[in-house]
Amino acid sequence: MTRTSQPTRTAAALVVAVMAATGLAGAVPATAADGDPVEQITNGSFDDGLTGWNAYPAASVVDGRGCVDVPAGSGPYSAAITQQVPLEAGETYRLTMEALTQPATAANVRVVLQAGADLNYLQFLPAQKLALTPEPTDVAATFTPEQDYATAELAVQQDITNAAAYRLCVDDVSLTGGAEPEAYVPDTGSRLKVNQLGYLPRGPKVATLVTDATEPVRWQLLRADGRRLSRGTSAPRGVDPTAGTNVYTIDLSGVPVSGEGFTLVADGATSEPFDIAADLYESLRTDAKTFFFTNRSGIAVSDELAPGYGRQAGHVGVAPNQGDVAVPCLPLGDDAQQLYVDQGGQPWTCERTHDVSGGWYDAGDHGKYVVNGGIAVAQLMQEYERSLTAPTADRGALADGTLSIPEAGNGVPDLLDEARWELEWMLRMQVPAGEQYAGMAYHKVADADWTGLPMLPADDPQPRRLYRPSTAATLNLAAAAAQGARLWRPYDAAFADELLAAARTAYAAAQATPDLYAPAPDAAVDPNPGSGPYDDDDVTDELYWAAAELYLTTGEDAVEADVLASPWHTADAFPAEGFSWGDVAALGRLDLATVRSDLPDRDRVRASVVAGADGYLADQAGEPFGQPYAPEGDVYAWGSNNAVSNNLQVVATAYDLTGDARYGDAVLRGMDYLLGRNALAQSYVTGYGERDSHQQHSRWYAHSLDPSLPPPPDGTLAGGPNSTAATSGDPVAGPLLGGCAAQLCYLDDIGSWSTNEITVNWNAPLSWLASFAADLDRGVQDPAAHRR
Ligand code: 9MR
Repeated sequence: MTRTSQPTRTAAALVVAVMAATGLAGAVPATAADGDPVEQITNGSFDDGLTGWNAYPAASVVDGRGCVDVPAGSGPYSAAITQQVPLEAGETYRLTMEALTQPATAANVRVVLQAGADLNYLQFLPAQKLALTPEPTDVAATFTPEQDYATAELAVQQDITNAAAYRLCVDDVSLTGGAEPEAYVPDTGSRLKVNQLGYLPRGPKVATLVTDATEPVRWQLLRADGRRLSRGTSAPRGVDPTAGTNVYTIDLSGVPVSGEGFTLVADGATSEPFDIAADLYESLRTDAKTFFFTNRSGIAVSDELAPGYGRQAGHVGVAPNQGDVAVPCLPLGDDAQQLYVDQGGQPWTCERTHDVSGGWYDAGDHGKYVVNGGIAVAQLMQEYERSLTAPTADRGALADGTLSIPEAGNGVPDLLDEARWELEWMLRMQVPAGEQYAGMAYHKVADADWTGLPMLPADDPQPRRLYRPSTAATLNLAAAAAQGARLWRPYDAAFADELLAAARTAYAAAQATPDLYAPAPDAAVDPNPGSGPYDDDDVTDELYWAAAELYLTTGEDAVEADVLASPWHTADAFPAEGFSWGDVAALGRLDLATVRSDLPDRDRVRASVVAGADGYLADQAGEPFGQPYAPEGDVYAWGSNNAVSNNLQVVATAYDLTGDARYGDAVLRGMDYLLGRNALAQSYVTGYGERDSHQQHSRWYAHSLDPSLPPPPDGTLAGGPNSTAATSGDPVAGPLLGGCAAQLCYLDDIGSWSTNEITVNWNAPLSWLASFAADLDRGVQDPAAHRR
């Protein structure tokens, strides 16, 4: 999959005039140790696809060249191929490449170097704009910067609005000169890693020290005023391969204090400051839900309700948007149709358009995907349902009026209102009666091609497409709608009826068409798909989840039989890798364990959740940073923080089932990892901790590209370390993260879509966990409350 992730240039200020010499005949670039000039460009031959490059709007490798397709009427700077390079003052550099366009263009393409927060131009290379033809033109320039630029951007870009569509391609791009590129050294913060939000007074308080020491190291806990409060000795844990370093753990659990601004000191290192407080997680319980409101499609986001986040409604049929009130099905002839064919299917389309407005945008893109929406809305509903079933839950914390959303005050718990926004969209994604695959759900509605960053939802000019229904999406609809039906029943019986009817129809449709799979991506066929694939060719787990939800809502014998007959009912639903959008049996199992029913083997089901949690506790015990995540080979997945969170939800559910404090403690230790006790000393939650992720990949929380836009709202979880980032095509991670130890495969950079995106299905478990931890805050840990 190839995705564009860099900004469409808007600011054109030509301010910086720093170049001393351009086109200096005879200037000699610096040489490397072996005598060859130092090459600064990664993958200038495009032999490795688009690795190292950023290209938009529609990028691909054609005939071995890196190309972008520029539609007619594209605005200035809206199409480009770029790469970040370091420049050193006083060094002489030589740039060479070949460039072509098909068909020939007027003087419409320019080669520039730009840098700085506002990307002012440093230099045009060469001084003239290029009139390119299908015959490759050699481009060459020599220059000497007067100032250092850690990251300048080389861009071959469209200059002015073009009348006719064209394809721009470059190849053999070389920039020689300067010093050998420095090896990437991650910013790992203090060697003493703590939960930067803090610790609960009665909870575990463990930190991790990175050190070369071989003997136990003394530590001290200091108050904000520097006075020592406590001290002790750390425990050696050896080399942690997920961090690539030797570590010790420090346990302050016995310290009976509360307050603000504590620091831990050991081995010459001082930790980030942290609090010890009972109400630590209350604000996160609320903040983690803001992202759903500000990610809503089809409604203006009011700045009064979400200060700093006000924006126009996206995809309500107002130009330049081309959706979502009347979206056509994928047209025949689209590249994506070939994926169906290649994978044994038929081209698919439909005649009429559909209103699929509303719902949440999935992530930092403008796509809306039923499978990912399904798991996200389900986990939010699980959070709400937990407030009804868990003995220690604060029943009022999720009540009406607890969130800042338009529906607050309508007499319905706000979290259910937020869920309804997505559920109503999912109902719109159900194929109407009379059409092919009636009753199933379209897999997704998304842009035809990837867009650049930044871009507010209302500014997205791409055509929208409805994709072929999939059995997975259909079962997500069945499961989420069935769950919604039982939760909405006390508040709106008509809506509950509508949900249940849709769930039944979807369930039947999925059984009639059990193997209509969303196709896997293939960049050779569809290089710029405009949306994520969410491909899945095993939907037995989705079927189990849907059956479980229908059973819990209706108690009917037929679905009970389906639950009991599913291989997933007895299989291990809690793998080390964690459940996920493509692996959802756990959702059914968790609900069968926690929601009251007459299921004959309910005790066994409850025990299976506890056993799953025990597995995660064992994994956690082996991890010196406390994450309950030990995937095969220490290969951290795309969105590893989601795996950590989902595993924590299982552990927390074991606490709800047993009241055993070991599980509650384990959840808090896992939260420590997400909030800073990790190899990068990174709090992955925006607004929480001294070193928080706040430059996540998003088209509209794009503050780091456009200061007039906000960063992600407080309480937004970054996807986190991804061991496959360097080979995913991620233009920022590609050159930097090759061979990284798992925990270090992360960049808080808006361009790094494989490590630093944000999604509804990642924030939903964060929200669930925040509620759980906030309930623990309140200290309601009465074991008697756990008797059924
Ligand atoms: O979360 C998804 C991850 O599990 C997949 O490996 C990855 C590649 O298919 O896609 C992730 O989902 C992205 C989706 O395709 C498009 N919207 C943003 C999602 C988060 O990166």
